[in-house]
Amino acid sequence: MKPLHRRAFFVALIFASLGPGGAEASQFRELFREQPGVQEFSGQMIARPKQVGDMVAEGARLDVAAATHAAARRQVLPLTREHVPQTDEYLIAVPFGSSESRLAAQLMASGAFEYVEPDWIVYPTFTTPNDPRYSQQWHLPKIRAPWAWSLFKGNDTVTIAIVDTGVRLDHEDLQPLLVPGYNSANRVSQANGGLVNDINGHGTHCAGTAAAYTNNARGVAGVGWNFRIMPIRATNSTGGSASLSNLTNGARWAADNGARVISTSYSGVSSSSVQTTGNYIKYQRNGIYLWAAGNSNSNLSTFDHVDVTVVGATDQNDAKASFSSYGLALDVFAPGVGIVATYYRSSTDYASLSGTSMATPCAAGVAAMIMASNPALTGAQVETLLYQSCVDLGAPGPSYWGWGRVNLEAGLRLSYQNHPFLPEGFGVTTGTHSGGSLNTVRVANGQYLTATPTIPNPKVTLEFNSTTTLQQIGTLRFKHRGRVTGTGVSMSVWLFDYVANAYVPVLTQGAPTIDQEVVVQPANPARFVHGPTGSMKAQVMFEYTLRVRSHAYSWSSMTDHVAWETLPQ
Ligand SMILES: [Ca+2]
Ligand SMILES: [Ca+2]
Ligand SMILES: [Ca+2]
Repeated sequence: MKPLHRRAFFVALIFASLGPGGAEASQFRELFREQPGVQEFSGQMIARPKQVGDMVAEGARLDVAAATHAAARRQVLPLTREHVPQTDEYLIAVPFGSSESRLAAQLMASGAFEYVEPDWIVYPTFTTPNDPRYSQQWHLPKIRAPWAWSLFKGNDTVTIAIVDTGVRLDHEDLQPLLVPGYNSANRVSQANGGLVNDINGHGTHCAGTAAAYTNNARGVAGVGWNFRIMPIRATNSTGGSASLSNLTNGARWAADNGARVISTSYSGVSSSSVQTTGNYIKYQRNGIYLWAAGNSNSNLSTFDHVDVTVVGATDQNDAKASFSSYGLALDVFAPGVGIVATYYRSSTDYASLSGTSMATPCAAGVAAMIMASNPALTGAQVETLLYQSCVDLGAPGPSYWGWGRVNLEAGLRLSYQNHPFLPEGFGVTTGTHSGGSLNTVRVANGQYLTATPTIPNPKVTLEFNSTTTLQQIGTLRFKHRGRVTGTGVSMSVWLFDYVANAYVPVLTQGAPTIDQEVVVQPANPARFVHGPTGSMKAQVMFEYTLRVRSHAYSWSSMTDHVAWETLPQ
């Protein structure tokens, strides 16, 4: 509240010193226009006073030029956040109630400024990692990964299990991401001495395709930049052959020990046992189970595992790889020809391999990115979004293409469109917290967080916070569903503005007395999200407004549900 009052004072000061506001301001209202995703207001502007030397060169007297420069400085100082001495530029805050265009018009009208322009928030259209072999990884642009990475790069909240021949544990592009694994051939965890080092090479390659350590200036990029990788070794044979029961046992151990994405690049997908384990992973462990379609160019149309994602391979032209199996059992395709990833002959080894074995961890990486993009997603929802975001290939309708080829960017966009970010904490900063908990407001179910005003302040203030994983905010919505039990109460919604470092009001209305969802969608959404962490904070305030004091404390606020929506550009 306090900074707001101070800023209001600055507005008055500026308007007073710059003369007429109204008509002139409206004339310049469209001086600057935002283009979502290209350039957006930050709430901050860059102002440069006319330079003394320039004014003198244009014929001004030195003392007049110096006085003009000093006047410019006096005008912007109350709003200044930073002065850049090298360029004599001032970073100034746009006062509450003003706008970029209005402030620029007013300052420029003084004749003392060379320019006043928005400190635009601008965006890269795609993100290129610095891994030297990234240029060989054709499959990443094919699945729109560089565009997706501008929205979200992945994080360590999701662990991908690679059920395979083990992983080279000291590999430079994998080692920092590894979590303890399991040897399912011996049924011994790595923590208890089970061997998970790679005895064939296949597993190390699959791990790197899904999740190689990315943007570390070494080797390759993964589909996600910093997932955790769980090595599950299902065989002790250097040839790599494994029994079906050891493969499914390893998958279940992974799901029981924190992996929510489980990738198996083996033949044998048609076995009923694969579906049974997929059902366990999806519904008992909230995960997703992916299995390769196989490299025998077979028509797999005699079965369909509803809880397993069966993955075929495509080439650079989005044609089916000649070896890839196909048919009604197929759910998705992913690039699987000439895939460059980590290999096992040394800690700096890389190789190019082809197979549905390579397509499967690629699809697993996409599933993990969707999962990590919103912590509230269930395994079943991740599966749905993975399928719905595919690029349709072949004839429309049921065909051997399943849903088509995976598309990471579309998957993330669909994820953000479908799922709100829920409060991660709350506080009652004015009034008495009289019922409900954090869990109460995470679900719209008619169970309420209640708070009651406390003498001498006839007001309730609720504070909520959450975190979005999105890196480019196109639209931000804050939603509050609830009501108050009495009349004469106002409701206001405040969002924390990280540029101004203060709560700013975005809505004021009479508080509803029956449950109502109030939605606010502020302009310049980026300022309400703290860049590095994605933090968001909101206050909902209820205040008794009538003069009849006897009722000032006889009501309470009832909040059923609070959520944020963040959508990409
Ligand atoms: Ca790398
Ligand atoms: Ca399936
Ligand atoms: Ca509720």
